[in-house]
Amino acid sequence: MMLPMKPVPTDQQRALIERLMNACGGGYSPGTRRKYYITGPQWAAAYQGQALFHAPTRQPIGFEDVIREYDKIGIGHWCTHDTDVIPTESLGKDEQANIVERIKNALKEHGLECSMVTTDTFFHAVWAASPAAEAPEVRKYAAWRLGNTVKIGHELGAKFAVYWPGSLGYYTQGAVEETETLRWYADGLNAACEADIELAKKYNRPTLKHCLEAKPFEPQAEILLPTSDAMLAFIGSGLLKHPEMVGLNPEYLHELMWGGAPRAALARALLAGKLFHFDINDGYRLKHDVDIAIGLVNPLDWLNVLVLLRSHKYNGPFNLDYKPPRTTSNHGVFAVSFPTAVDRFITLWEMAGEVISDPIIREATDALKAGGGPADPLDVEAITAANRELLTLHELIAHRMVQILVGQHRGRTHSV
Ligand code: GCO
Ligand code: MN
Ligand code: MN
Repeated sequence: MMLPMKPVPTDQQRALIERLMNACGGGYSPGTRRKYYITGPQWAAAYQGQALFHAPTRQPIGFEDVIREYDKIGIGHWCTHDTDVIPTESLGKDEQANIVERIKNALKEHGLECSMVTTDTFFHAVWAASPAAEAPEVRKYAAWRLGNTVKIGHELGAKFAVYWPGSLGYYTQGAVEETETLRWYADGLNAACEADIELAKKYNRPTLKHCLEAKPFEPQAEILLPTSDAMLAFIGSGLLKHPEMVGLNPEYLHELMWGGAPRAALARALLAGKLFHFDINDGYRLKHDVDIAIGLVNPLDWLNVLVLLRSHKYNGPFNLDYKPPRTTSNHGVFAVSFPTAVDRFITLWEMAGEVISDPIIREATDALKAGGGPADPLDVEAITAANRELLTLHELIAHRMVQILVGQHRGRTHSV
C-alpha cells in the first residue's frame, strides 16, 4: 500500500510547482512565444478570483508587475480597459496623462506593445441603464469616455479598440424601446469613430480597428446585441456612419454560451471580412461565462477553430481573455496559468498546420470534392449512389483529427 504523501510545507510549494512544470515539458521559449500575435489583458492577470458568490483569493497587482511578468513569459502584447489602470474619477485629468506615461515606460522597458484598449461601460453605477441610457447626459458621458479611450489608444500605440456592450439590455421588458436604445448605442460608436478620425490625423497614425464583442447573457438578463451575428447585422444596419471601421472581436466561449459552434461563427465573420480580433478561452455550452483557459475543455474543437483560421490566414490578435481559476495563487498566475495557456495555443496552432498538410485529410477532402461522377447528372438515385461510399470519409477525417490531437499520427500507440 502506498503511504499518503506528507504535508508540503508552504516554503516548499513553489519549488514543487516548478519541478512538476518542468516535468510536464513541452513548453516553448519566451522567444518562440513572442513570434505569435498573442495579447495579454491587464484584467486577466489582475483578476483576483472574485464573483457574486466568491471572495477574492489573490492580491491586487498593478500594470507594471503584469507587463514585467508578460515579458518574462514571452507575451509580446498587452491590452487594458481604461479603468483597469486609471481610476474613474481621474479619467481625462492630469493623473491620466501621468499614468499613460508610466505605462509607456513600462512597455518600452519590457519590449511589449499595447495592442488594444477598451472602455469599461458596465461596472460603474453610471452604467446602470447602459451607456445608451435614456438620459442624454449618460450618453454624452459615454461618448466622451469612448473618445477618451481612443485617445489613450493612440498615445499607447494601440491598433484596436474593443466594445463589449454587456450592460446594453435589461432585466425586465417594456421600460426601454429596443430600436431607440440601439440607435443611441450606434451614436456612441459613431462618436468614437469620429473622434478616432480626428485623433489619427493629430497623431499621424492610422485609425484604430473598432471591434464589437458579443456575449449572449451576463450581466444583463436580456442583451440587445447577444451574438456575433446580431452584431454583423447591426454593423450593416445603416446606423453606423463608418461601418468600414467597425468589425468583430468574437470570444470563443461567448459563442458556446448561446449553443453556437464557435468555428461556424468565426466562418461567418470571415466571410463578412469582419474578423478583426479574437478573444481566446474555453468553457461549457449553454452555461455562464466561466472564462477557462484555452484548450482545457474543448481541445478538439479548438484544433478545428485554428484549422479554419490558419487556412484563411487570419493575422489578427489572439487575446488571452480568460480568468485564472480561484485555486491558482498570485505566483501561479505567472508560473503556470499564463505560460501553459500560451503553450497550449501554440501547440494547437502547430497541430492545425499538421491537419492542413496531412496527406490523408487532404486526399479525403479532395475526393469528397471530386464526387463520384454519376452517369446521369439528373438521376437522383445515381447521384446518391455515386457518393455513398465517399461520404464515409467525413467520419474518417474526424478520426484523423483526433489522431493528430493525441499524437497517434506520429506513431504513438496504446497496444498492450
Ligand atoms: C467577458 C468579456 C470581457 C471583455 C472585456 C473587453 O468575458 O466578460 O469578454 O472580458 O472581453 O470587457 O471589453
Ligand atoms: Mn467571457
Ligand atoms: Mn472577452
